Amino acid sequence: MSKKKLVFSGVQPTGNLHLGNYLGALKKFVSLQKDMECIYCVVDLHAITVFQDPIQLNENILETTAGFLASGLDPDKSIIFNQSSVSGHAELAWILNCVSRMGWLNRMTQFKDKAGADKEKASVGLYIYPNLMAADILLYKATHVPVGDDQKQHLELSRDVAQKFNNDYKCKDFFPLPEPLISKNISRVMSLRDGTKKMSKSEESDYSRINLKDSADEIRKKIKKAKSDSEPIPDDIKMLEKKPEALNLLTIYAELSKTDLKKTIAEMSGKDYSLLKAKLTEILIEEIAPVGKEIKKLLNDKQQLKKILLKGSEKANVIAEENLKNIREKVGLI
Ligand code: AQP
Repeated sequence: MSKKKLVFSGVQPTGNLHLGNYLGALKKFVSLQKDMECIYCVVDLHAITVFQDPIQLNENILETTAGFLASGLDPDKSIIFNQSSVSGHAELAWILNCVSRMGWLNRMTQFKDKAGADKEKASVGLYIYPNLMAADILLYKATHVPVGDDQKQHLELSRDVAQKFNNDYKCKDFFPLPEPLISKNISRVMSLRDGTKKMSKSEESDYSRINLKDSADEIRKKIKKAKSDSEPIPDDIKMLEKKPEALNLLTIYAELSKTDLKKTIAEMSGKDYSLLKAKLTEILIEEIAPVGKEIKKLLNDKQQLKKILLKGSEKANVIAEENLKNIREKVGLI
């Protein structure tokens, strides 16, 4: 078995990239590319598990690519491409659909959340989404997967699928069991309106999130309107657990100012949330507004973005085809 470390992760082109995607995934992607081999994918096949307007999807694929680059991903260091351009993802997903178990999928909380009350009306694709995610990772025999905490359960399923394939086809260690890389300080950025829900692209209210494309003015307005608390900031983390919106603001501030939550609470305790909000606005504008400007600039040359995706998909395809050859052989396909 190759012991080579390889990073794989993906982002759905389902609309505005936000601060949750940035802190939970993109920033980590960038730091990993410094000393590891990395493959980063715009997972367009995942996006269509919920209906996407075709014209909008096309634009979102390029915008997500621009978001990757604007956050600091370098196509000369990392492989950057879109999922549907490497057909091996769909082929391996089918094989893994036959390995994965209904009982495992029935436990996936994201399906329950996204399907809502009427599960019968959800697409089959949404139900088997975690098997496609397992295929994305295992197609490259990736060993490390940087994700937000919301994807932890899906990653555990990928490990179960890999293990079962290795057992069923009697090829111990054929697929490595991928390790999640989840940030300890900020594993889940929460909505600015409801601290019990994660910040998400599909949340109706734009005031619930900071988009990477937001202008300085929009950031200012959103943080001003963000839910916090009428009492001064407490000095005890336990008290903050009952105030999820306040805790979220402090956690984001700690992460962006590169300190830990304890130190931030010590620095801020007894003060009004208006002070925290002013400091948070400043640091967000400093870090996020330039990313947004760069995304807009990159989107002026869509041909160049398409060229980067094409080059990336050619590189990804070489690895995918080599692995698929062995996978087909293990399964007994000719
Ligand atoms: N709120 C979050 N906090 C931390 N990490 C997050 N991620 C997403 N939201 C947060 C991480 O970003 C990566 C890409 O996610 P995705 O866009 O592919 O899918 P998602 O998790 O379903 O994101 P959204 O925003 O909630 O999209 P919609 O609304 O379209 O479903 C992943 O690593 C994810 O963990």
